[in-house]
Amino acid sequence: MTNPLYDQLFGKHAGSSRPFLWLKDGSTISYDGFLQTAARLAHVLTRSGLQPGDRLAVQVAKSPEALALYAACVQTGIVFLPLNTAYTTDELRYFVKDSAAAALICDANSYQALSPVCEGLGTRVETLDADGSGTLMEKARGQLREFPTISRSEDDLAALLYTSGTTGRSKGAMLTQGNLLSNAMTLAEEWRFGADDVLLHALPIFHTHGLFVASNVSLMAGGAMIFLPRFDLDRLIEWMPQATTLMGVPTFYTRLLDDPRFTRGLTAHMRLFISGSAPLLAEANVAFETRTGHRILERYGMTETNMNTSNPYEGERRAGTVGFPLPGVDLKITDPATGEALSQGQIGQIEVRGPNVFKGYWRMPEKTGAELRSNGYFITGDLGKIDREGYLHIVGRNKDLIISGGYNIYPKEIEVVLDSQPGVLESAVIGVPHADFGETVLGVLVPEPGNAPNLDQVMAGFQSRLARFKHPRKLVLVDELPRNAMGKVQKNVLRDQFKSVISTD
Ligand code: MLC
Ligand code: AMP
Repeated sequence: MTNPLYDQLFGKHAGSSRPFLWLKDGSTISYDGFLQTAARLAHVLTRSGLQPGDRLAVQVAKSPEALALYAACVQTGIVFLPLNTAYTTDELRYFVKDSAAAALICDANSYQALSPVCEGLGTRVETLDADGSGTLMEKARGQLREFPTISRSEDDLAALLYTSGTTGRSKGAMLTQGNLLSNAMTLAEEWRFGADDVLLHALPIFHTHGLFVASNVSLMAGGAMIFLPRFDLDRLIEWMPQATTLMGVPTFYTRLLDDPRFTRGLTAHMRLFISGSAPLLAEANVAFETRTGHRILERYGMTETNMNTSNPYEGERRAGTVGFPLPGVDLKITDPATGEALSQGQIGQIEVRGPNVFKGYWRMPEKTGAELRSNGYFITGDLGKIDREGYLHIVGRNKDLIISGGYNIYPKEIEVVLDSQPGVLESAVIGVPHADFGETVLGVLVPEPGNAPNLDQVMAGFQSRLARFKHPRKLVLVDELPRNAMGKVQKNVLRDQFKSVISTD
C-alpha cells in the first residue's frame, strides 16, 4: 500500500459512478467526478512547488471543491490545514505564520486583506469561492484528471488542526494518516455505515466533526452525503426524507425539536442520529426520543484525538453519557494532582491512548510534553467518571474552556483583549447557560478607579481581533473579582452568580 489514507478513503472509489455528494440544487457529484477534481487540484498544488509535508492553509466556504482540496492534500502528502471562516485577518496571520504554511487558499473577498499578510510571510495565495470560482479552479481546469498518488506511511502527517490554548496561544494538533484512518475505520464499523447510507451533512468542514467524523466515515463506507453549505433548519427538514443519518452538535437537535415540522413521520425512515462536540442534555435526548422514537447516539471526541468513546449502536444508548471507549482506545480516569488511576465511580481527569491520539503539538514540545505522557496517554482536560456498567459520564472540565454551539472558545484569548481596553482594570470571562448554544460568553469587568469603561467601545475592540462567535454576548461590571487564598480568580463563583444573566434577558 503506498498511501494508506488516500487508498482507503479515496483511491478505492476510482472509476465509481455512484453519487458521493448531493448538492442543495439537487445535482450530484459522483465519486469519480470528485476524484478527478481532486487530481486536478493535486497537479496545481505540486506544480506551484508544494512538497509532501508542506502545509496548505485553507479558509474557504464549504463546497465540493473545498472537500476535494482535502483529498488532493492526502494524495500529494501535503498537510491540510483548514481554518474557521469566521477568523479575522489578525487570527489568520498567526496561523499562517505559526504553521509556516507554503500557501493559503482563501475567498476572493478576503484576498485583499490576506495577500499582504501572506506576502510578508512568503506564503502563496490562491482564491476559491463557494461556487467553485477563483484562481485555484481556473488553474485546475487544464490539468490532467489523474494524479500519481504520492507514497506515504501511517506515521506521516495528514492534517494540522489548530485548537485554542489556555494561555491564549493556539496550538496546531498534528494528525497523522494513521490517526485519521484508524478512527474512520472504527467509526464506520461501530455505527454500521454502508454504501447505502446518505448522511445529511450540515456541519462546517474546517473542524474534526464535519471533516473527519462525518466525511471520512462516509468515504470509508462508500456512502453519499447531502452536502449543505451550512446549518439551515428549513433545508434540513426539506432534505431529511432523502437521508438515512444525521451528525450534529447539540444545537442542531434542540433547534430541530423547537420546530413543529420535525415529526415522527419525518424521521421514521432514518437509521441513525449522532451528536457530539458538546454535551447533549439528557432531557434533550429523552425529548427527542419521545418526539421521534429515535434515541440519539452520543459520542465524545476532540481535535487531538478524533473520537474516543461512543454509545453503542446496538444496546442501550444511555442519555447523559458518552458511552464506552471505542475498540483500540484505552481510557482511564486519573487524579489530576498525582496522575494515579482512580477507581470506578470516582471523578477525575479523562486520559486516553490509542491509534487515534495525535502526534503532538506543532513546534511546541513543552506543551506536548505537558499533555501527552511518554506512555502514550493524552490528558484530555475533561473531567469524568465511569458508571457501574462502564458508560463514561463527562461531568466538567479541568481546562478553562467555553463550548458555544460546538465551537471552542478559550476565555484567556478574550480576557487579553478586554484587559487592553481603556478603563478596564481586569477581567474574567466565563461561560453561562444559553438555550440555543448550550453555553455563551460573558465578560466580567472590574473598572479602573474613577475611569469606568465605555462598554460599547469595549465591544468594538473585538471587531478586527477575534472571530464574531468568540465575542462576549454581554459585559457586566463588578467591584472586584472573587479570588481564593492563592489569589486565583474563582470562576465557579462567577458562573454561579451570573448563571441566569443571559437566559433571563
Ligand atoms: C454562529 N454564531 C455563533 C455560533 N455560530 N455564536 C456563538 N457560538 C456559535 N457556535 C454567531 C454568528 O457570528 C452570528 O453573529 C450569529 O451567531 C448567527 O450566525 P449564523 O451563522 O446564522 O449562526 P448559525 O448558522 O445559526 O450557526 C450556529 C451553529 C454553528 C450551531 C449551526 O455554529 C455550527 O455549525 N456549529 C458547529 C460547530 C462545529 O462543527 N463544531 C465541531 C468542532 S470539532 P451576529 O451577531 O453577527 O449575528 C470538536 C470535536 C468533536 O469539537 O468532538 O466533534
Ligand atoms: P475541540 O477542541 O474542538 O476538539 O473540542 C473538544 C472538546 O469538546 C472535548 O475536550 C470536550 O470538552 C468537548 N466534547 C466533545 N464531545 C463531547 C460530548 N459528547 N459531551 C461533552 N463534551 C464533549
